Amino acid sequence: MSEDYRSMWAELGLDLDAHDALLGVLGKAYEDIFLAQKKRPEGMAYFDFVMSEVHGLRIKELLDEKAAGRKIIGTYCVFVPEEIALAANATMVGLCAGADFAIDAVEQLLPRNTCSLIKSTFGFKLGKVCPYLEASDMIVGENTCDGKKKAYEVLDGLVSNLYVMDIPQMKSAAGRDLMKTEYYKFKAAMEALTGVGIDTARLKAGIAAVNAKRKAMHRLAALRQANPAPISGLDALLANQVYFYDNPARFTDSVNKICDELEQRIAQKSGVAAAGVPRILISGCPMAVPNWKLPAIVESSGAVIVGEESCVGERGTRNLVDDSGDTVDALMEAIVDRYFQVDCAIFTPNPDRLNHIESMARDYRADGVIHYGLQFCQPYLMESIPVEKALEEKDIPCLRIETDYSMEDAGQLKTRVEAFIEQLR
Ligand code: BJ8
Repeated sequence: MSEDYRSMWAELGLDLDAHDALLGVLGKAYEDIFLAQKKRPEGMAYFDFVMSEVHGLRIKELLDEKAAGRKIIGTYCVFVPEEIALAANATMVGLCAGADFAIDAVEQLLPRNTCSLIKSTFGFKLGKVCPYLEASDMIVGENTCDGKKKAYEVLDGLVSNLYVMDIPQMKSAAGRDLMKTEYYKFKAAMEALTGVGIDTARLKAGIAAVNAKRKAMHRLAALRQANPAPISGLDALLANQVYFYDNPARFTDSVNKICDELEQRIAQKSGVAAAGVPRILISGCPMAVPNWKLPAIVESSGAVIVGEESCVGERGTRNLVDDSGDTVDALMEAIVDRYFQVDCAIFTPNPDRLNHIESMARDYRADGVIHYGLQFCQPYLMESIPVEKALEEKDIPCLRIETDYSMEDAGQLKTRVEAFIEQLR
């Protein structure tokens, strides 16, 4: 961290000792997992900087935005439309957390058998270590899985600014109507919070900013089809994680710069791993910062990850919003159309996700798929068995992993992953 941000953190109400401990662990993990990689694209230096300042400079920027009258919106799910927040002069940041923290305190509020992602989010609140959460003017929850849905009832007692959005569970006409109603309600809530009326020009600008960010991620994803892979799965995951925190325009530029560099690598047939190294598609639950456990195990076991079928990955960034409408209502319809295609496992039935896993495996030339399910995550664990069966019918090997954020099973996971990779050679 290049500056001393302690007074800023103290003003946000963080527990400085606990926060120091978290940053210490995070910094060490980052060094061991990311900086130790070989042949990283030079453009990743930007993401190294972002990560080194993730609780520093970026928070200062957000506080400066607040001082200038902008509102900060914290979210936990890719169903919350960033376009609408931007159109209302607000900045959106992701709040999902990827590390265990204050587990004892969390388990006094939530059952032990709650997924790590939800527990971690609560741990960061109870342990007072998340400056994004504390800087948020509104925290948006959503009725997705049962765990999150009920956890927001508890979170409501811990924060004063929770807004909960209903999300359909079926891709029916009634489901789409529900999403449309909720997105209009969210638009009204944004306008009330910021005092900014959303007109066509504002909404178009919001759509353009998020579409540009997604297009850059699509470009990055397409380059990973190359063999040898031009970028590690870890670095690509990091870009997908930073997607949720960074200034959208700066993020888009930075990803595009990396893509320019990767195009040169591909032209020179140079990669992070040799051609012929087993290529893996990861599919399943989202991996929030600093959840790098499984990708680190996979890539230190002699394989390269070429795609993420995940909300922190292609499920979250797939499809653009059609920006051709010339009224607010037309643009809102286009936003609903785009988000209604997200194939989260909370939907039933959910055939699109299976089709996407198969097409991603084909497009990224994956030799095998690792299905990543967080323990106690019913939607993704339930889908993992049909996913495995369908892939095996197409002769695509699949390894189902069920894990949590602890490192206790790291040795056992490594053994299973190594055996799987061996089978792919
Ligand atoms: S759109 S995946 S971001 S809900 S891991 S909390 S599902 S028990 S995160 Fe998600 Fe939105 Fe869906 Fe994506 Fe529940 Fe499972 Fe925990 Fe999860």
